[in-house]
Amino acid sequence: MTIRIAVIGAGIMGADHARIVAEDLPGAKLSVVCDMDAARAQAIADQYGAEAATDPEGVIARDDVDAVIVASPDFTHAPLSLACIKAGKKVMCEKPLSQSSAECLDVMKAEEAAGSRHVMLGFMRRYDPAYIQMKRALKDGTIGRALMLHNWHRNGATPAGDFTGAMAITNSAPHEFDILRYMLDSEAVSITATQPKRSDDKVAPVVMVVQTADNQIVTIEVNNNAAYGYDVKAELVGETGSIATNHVSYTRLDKDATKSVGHDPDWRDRYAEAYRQQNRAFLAWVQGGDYPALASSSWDGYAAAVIAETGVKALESGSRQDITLIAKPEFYK
Ligand code: ISE
Repeated sequence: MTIRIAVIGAGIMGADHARIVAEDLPGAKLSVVCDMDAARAQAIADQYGAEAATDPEGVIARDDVDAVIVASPDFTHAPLSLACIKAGKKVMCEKPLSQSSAECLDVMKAEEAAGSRHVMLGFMRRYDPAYIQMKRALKDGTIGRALMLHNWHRNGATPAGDFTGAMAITNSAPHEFDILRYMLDSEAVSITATQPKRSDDKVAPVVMVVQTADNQIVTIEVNNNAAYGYDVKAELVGETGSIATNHVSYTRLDKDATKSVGHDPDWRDRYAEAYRQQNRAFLAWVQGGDYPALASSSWDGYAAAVIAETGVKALESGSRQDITLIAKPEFYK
């Protein structure tokens, strides 16, 4: 049976999810593209022969929509995930689930009340071949016990509009918050955050140090105005070895006595395979499979939100802050 998917949000990620569903997801059909901006929804819908809509709750409730991908602005993620749970539909919601941990708890409560999982989050790095190999090297003992995870997360420039140092923590760094918990299989217990000073009024990098319950140290640099391109890398240092992600580039240019490789303009190309595998896992789940083994759940979204909230406090106060999570509910174990 073909699964009819609605994509909510027709911005940069919504358009990419629409393309993946329409062209790269056998067994799925892109039925509806929904955006508050009717022209934007129509433009994407027309590319793939889908219907355009502007009312997300209406779309979620439709009988001819089997599953939903939410890629609208961050503040809509939790309310739309709740609407999906209410409609009994499975949702692949872009990260973060919410910038408020209280809202994440609402989603968790609704999911628990519904009695089964409905939400998978778009923390796509879990599906990236580099992070998969890193996890494998840790699990099979190749690098020994993990000591440190270093992360560098650079965007060429902040998106148009107000982007703040706090948003580097609440919008960009949740990828690292999720990957550190997933990779190290340990909860974050404290965080510090600080920024160097730029000479202009652009958002300066935020540098964080997170400690885990197993006494591992995680460093995270988020630089949303790196100027040269999208560049995300990580190195996991173990007691007997270390594994780092490689820069992904198909070619190298040699010219004028210089070797050079290109940087991606943003995350879509760098993580193309991860997005594809993530959306395939979502489809397999909607088709009746088990909850995807690599997926981030509402609980993971809650944990990332608490780390982000605490990180903002650490940045504002200039001091180390303890991270406190509720006990993990049985439902998410
Ligand atoms: C964006 O939402 C993403 O998810 C990207 O991976 C990240 O690099 C960027 O900073 C976010 O704004």
